[in-house]
Amino acid sequence: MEQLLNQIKELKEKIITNVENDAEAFRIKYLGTKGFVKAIMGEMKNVATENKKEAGQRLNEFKLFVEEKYEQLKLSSGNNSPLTTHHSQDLTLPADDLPLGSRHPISLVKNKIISIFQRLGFAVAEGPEVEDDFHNFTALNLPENHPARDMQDTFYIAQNPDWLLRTHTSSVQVREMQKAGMKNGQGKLPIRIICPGRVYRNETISARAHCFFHQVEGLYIAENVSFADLKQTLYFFVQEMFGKDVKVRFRPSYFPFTEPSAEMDISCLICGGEGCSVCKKTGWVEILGCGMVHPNVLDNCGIDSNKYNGFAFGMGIERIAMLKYQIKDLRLFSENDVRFLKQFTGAV
Ligand code: 2NL
Repeated sequence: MEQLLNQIKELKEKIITNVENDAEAFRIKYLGTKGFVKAIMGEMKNVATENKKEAGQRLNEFKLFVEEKYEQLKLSSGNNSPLTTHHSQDLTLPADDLPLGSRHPISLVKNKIISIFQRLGFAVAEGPEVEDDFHNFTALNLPENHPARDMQDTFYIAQNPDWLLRTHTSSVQVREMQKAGMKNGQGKLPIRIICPGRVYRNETISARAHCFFHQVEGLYIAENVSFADLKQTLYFFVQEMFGKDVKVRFRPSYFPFTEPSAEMDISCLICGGEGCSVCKKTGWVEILGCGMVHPNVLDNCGIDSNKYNGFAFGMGIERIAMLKYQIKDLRLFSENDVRFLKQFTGAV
């Protein structure tokens, strides 16, 4: 009797301090046909008759204890079937927080630009980043020896000298004009599109230049489009983008694909026109280039330049984002440092 009770006591201590978490191994060891519980039961025959009642009770208690331990192990060990575990998890509890990402500032600004122009009736058009010489240059009135075609600025594709990485999204607009201008296709006019996308220039990387950046170009082709239409469209855009207090000015400029051409400045957002480092003490910052589409460009794309005309503009998304958020270094946009990116959570 004494021996049997000691055995039970020892096993109980062993189970309490048990680190084994394999429920099946535990079952075999204690409750199996060759397990400890069976073995102790076998020893009952050696217990004196007057002690049998008490020993039986202790053994039963022990058996219940082992069975309970086995049930606990089954629930926590994970290698049991889902049918036996689904009660162990409260599915109504709220889930753990997941770390939430944030949109890239370029995407935020791009989406904002798109939504502003969509309200004016502009549709979004997209096209290939690997272009041919015609869509990137020739159609846009860039003569064969124009410096913008220079190897220094353009990434050419090694296999084919006619292929290149687009240097502006104007190539998308050329494709759209070709579609609308196809024989008997003039019914697709007017065109009112904006073309957002990545463009490539072979430049030395610095705080102010990168070998790729993002652009939004706009194109409106109809009958009797005026420079006043262009000015008002862009004025609406900057007011929506930077606030109603912003002032604008247009400076004459030159682009091969527009005539006349202009650059648009806005009053400096940092100093409000007083003069600071961002506006280089002029009170104005340049934000985009624009002009009336050159008649040669329309003709190159199959649109009758005697009947139709229009305006176009192009802006760098990085530049707009830098002005809006006072970002000093262009490289931050492509490094993808989360400490930079997470600052734009909920911006725009
Ligand atoms: C800039 C200047 C500009 C255009 C882009 C354009 C497109 C077609 C025809 C005529 Cl299909 N023009 N685009 C016109 C003027 C300026 O971009 O500084 N962009 C960052």
